[in-house]
Amino acid sequence: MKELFPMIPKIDYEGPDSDKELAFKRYDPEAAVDGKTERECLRFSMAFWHTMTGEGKDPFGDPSAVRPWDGVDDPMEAARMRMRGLFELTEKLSIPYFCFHDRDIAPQGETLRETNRKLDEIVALAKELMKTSPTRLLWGTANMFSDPRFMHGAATSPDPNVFAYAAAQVKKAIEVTKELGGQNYVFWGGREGYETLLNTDTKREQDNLARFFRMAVDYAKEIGFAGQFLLEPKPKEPTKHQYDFDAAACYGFLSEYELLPYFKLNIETNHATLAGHTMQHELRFARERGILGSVDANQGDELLGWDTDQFPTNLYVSTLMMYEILKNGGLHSGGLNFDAKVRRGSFRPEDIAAAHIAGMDSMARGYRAASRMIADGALDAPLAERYAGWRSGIGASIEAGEQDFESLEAIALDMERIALSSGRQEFLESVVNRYI
Ligand code: XLS
Ligand code: NI
Ligand code: NI
Repeated sequence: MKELFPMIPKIDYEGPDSDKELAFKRYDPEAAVDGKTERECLRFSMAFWHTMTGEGKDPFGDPSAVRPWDGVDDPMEAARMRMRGLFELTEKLSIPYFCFHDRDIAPQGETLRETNRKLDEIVALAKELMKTSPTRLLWGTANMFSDPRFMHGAATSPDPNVFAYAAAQVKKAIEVTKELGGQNYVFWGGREGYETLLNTDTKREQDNLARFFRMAVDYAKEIGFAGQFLLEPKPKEPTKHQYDFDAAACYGFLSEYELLPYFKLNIETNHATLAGHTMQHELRFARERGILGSVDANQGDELLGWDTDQFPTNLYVSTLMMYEILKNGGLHSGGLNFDAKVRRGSFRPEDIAAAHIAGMDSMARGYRAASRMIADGALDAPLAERYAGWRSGIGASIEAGEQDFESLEAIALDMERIALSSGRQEFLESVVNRYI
């Protein structure tokens, strides 16, 4: 078959000294680490929406991207080209997975029935391409935020007809995710929130959202979809407030509605920033509760307050991300999905490759730094030392449940001044820098 991106070659690993735009400097897909290849450890994924469907628009600017399907009038033909392009690029870039929304890969029809028919056609093409390609599906999801019918929410819409439509759409999206061997299914509630409390019954909306998730869990069971369900937290944008605000809000929601056994989280770097957290905070929170499922690896601009979805190039962040991920024992069925888009000025097809290379090199470098940090116990040893008091004496007895306020008062009343110890923050920051 004719190449769609002849200007992008198969990308090779050339090592840290290479100055070539289209070569890996750090990510070495075939390199062996802990009995696996780096490709298997890092589980990179390409986001269909940004890389294949994205056109380089912004709120002030027209499409800028130059793509092989420009000028193709038939939307189904353009959709077929995009799907072929996805397989071509993931193979050339040694990216083992991709992710998609139903509406990214095929256009809508007049009715949901017709939309589903178009979707089936493109899904069949993807399945066909998988026969000869190593590219696999990390997760599928439903776009329930672009069409005006979802302006007031999908599962949290005040209109039950919209709830019904969303249910039908997710039913189909789970079916096609299963059909393509997807390892996870994601829910990101872009419009599941509110613009103003003046017109919103927040309790009812969240009850309905939980009902919706329960139906999804039941349906997955019914059709034998064994993939992991993931919620993707985001505090705002497009709505003023989203119910899946951050990892802690998702955890509270899942606990309250007894959905914890069925869901993990897909944590996105730029969403953490919007919630006022570091990415490490979000990953740590999820990991400690056993719900760290997958990652949307991108980054925001620290000076802007919206989801700029840039490729992850910050080595400090990638190192601490990989630290939490390795402490989690990896991402299991999850992966590192580049939910990221090239800047509007990076309009060439080559920029797509260069951007993914930059992201993969940064994550691979973070991975190596974090592995060495863990192997050396560089942060574990100082941590153990800081909490040493809890391993014996009064600390151990408190943790064993042997103390109460009265017994502790008896100890404290005549205590001599407590000797303080330093938190050593700056030293620890320099330790991390040493490994990067
Ligand atoms: C938007 C989200 C979205 C999800 C999938 O901010 O990141 O792209 O990952 O719906
Ligand atoms: Ni995302
Ligand atoms: Ni996002």
